[in-house]
Amino acid sequence: MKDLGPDTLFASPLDRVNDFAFDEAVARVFPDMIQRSVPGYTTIIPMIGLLTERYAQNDTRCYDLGCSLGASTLAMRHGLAGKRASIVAVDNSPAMIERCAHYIELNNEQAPVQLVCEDIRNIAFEACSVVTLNFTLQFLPVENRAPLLTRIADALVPGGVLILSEKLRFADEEQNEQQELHWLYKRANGYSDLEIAQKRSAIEKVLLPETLATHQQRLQDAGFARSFVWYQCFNFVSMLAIK
Ligand code: GEK
Repeated sequence: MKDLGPDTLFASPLDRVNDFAFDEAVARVFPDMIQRSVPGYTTIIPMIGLLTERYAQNDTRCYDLGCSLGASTLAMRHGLAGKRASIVAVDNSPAMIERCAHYIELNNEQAPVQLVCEDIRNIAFEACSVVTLNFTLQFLPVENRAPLLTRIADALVPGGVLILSEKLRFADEEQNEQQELHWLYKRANGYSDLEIAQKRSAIEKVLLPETLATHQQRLQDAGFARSFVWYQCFNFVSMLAIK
């Protein structure tokens, strides 16, 4: 396994910018990439631990869907200390899962973690109390989102929660303001205009943001009793949906 490094994937001019994929090259620089690209990420991760501590129930499972290298998984594991519950962490990128396994091994929290390399649209859910989609739903085709949320809501025990973090789109002029602020965030974190532009064209067909209203309506339709935003930084938001 090669060392983790700084994200320079889009630093040089590319003849052709391919669609973004969670491959080996991305997995290698992922912690640096996500921290410098997603405003609020470093706050959200430990809060996922707190939310897990509050909502996880004994004798249930917790799911981390789109676990990448396991940052959210390990926060959930910390939140499960002293509880009789286990984690199923799922990602369909072999490069991510391979590295995630390494981090889980190095971590000495107690809760059992099962790593699954699979598409989250294909897994069968067992009775669960906390499900995390930390910046993962946004990568699914839009038509696949409601069926997944319905299956999650069906599997959650009463009082169970979904932690849903997403990049947002805004229906009005707030879109331009928030997007500019996001680019400013990336520039402040050392990305050049070329990197920002090339990453943007790589990701625009792959990451499909929706409005907050669309998310809230879909959560309600899926069977959640209520949902609210517990964190927002620019156009990145994290919601809690309670069954
Ligand atoms: C974190 N939660 O560090 N099935 C399974 N995995 C998928 C699918 C799918 N259909 N689509 C995308 N992924 C993490 C960060 S990253 C967010 C999550 C980002 C996976 C994909 O392979 C990647 O690892 C992850 O979802 C999204 O808290 O890169 O912006």
